[in-house]
Amino acid sequence: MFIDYARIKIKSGNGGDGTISFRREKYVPKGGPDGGDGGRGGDIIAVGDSNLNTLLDYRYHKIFKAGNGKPGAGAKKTGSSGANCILRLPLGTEIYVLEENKKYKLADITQAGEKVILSAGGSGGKGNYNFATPTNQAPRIATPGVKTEEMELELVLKLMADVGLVGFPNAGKSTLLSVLSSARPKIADYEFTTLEPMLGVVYISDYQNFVMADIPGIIKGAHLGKGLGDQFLRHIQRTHLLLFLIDIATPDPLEAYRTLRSELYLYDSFMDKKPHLIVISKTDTLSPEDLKQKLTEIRNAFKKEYNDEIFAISAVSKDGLDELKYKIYNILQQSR
Ligand SMILES: Nc1nc2c(ncn2[C@@H]2O[C@H](COP(=O)(O)OP(=O)(O)OP(=O)(O)O)[C@@H](O)[C@H]2O)c(=O)[nH]1
Ligand SMILES: [Mg+2]
Repeated sequence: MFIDYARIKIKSGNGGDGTISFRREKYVPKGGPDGGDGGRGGDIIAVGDSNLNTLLDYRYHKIFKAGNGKPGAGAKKTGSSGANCILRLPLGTEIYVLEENKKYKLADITQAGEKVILSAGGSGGKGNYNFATPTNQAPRIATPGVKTEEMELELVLKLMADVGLVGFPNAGKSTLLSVLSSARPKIADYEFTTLEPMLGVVYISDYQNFVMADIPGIIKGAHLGKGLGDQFLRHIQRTHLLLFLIDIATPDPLEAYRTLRSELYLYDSFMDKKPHLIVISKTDTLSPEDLKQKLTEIRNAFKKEYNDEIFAISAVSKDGLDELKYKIYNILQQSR
């Protein structure tokens, strides 16, 4: 199951207390102070894991605690440290701290193996041997370990992709991903076939590739919750390029494009500023003559408002796919 939001509680370990102790040995009637320091509490550490793509684990398991440090012992022995607690997270997870009246971003996990200490364990207290001075050879003081507080966190997964597919339901987004990559999204001739985002790697050569994200279709009013709403738009928020896919059978492609742009803008005005490509899909459904005429009409209509180049493709006949792939790759090269 694809889960992109979770709330959890974490608590790093308390520091162990410092100890008060005096050396007791045969023939040493008045041994000096030898109470050891407390051990450190364990940290809560987030680690980026490229094999994960959901926060599902955090749906059911909600409280994460690191081990407490042990108190110090005699003979200046430091208590053992508490065990760290590792949270493995999919790349693209944003971590927020929730406090009573505020929320702030703590970390953003974007790299495999990246480690961030979300909450450090408390340091251990000092044992009494630390406090011996020339005037006080038998100190009866030790300090307690630092006690840590529980924290509430919000985990928000925003998938990491280079290109995001945006379009009305049934525009052919999933089909395009399936012919450009080895991803196998569900494809069907009805609206809202795609219910959760999917990523696919598109290869230009053995060493050149980019990641494309397919998300559920959006409709006018998505920002108000219409259709599946705009909840999936966060998964294309991090992309460098947006690909607007419009079915050639759409009665008014320009209006469709305006609607898509405006839904993105209403979700996050920054999305409107991303580099983008306009792509007309399913060109195989028209005869060559009708296609030529239709594309001229569409290009003329768009020209009045936007000076974007308009691509035309068919995932079925594969027309225009290579050209589109290289164009995407080139734009990404420039923005990286
Ligand atoms: N003829 C033709 N049909 C296509 C093409 N691309 C997609 N289709 C068909 O259009 C329908 C919708 O395709 P999908 O890829 O599921 O569309 P989608 O945009 O992912 O739809 P949602 O997931 O519902 O938003 C399917 O029946 C596809 O077979 C194309 O290039 N030519
Ligand atoms: Mg789909």
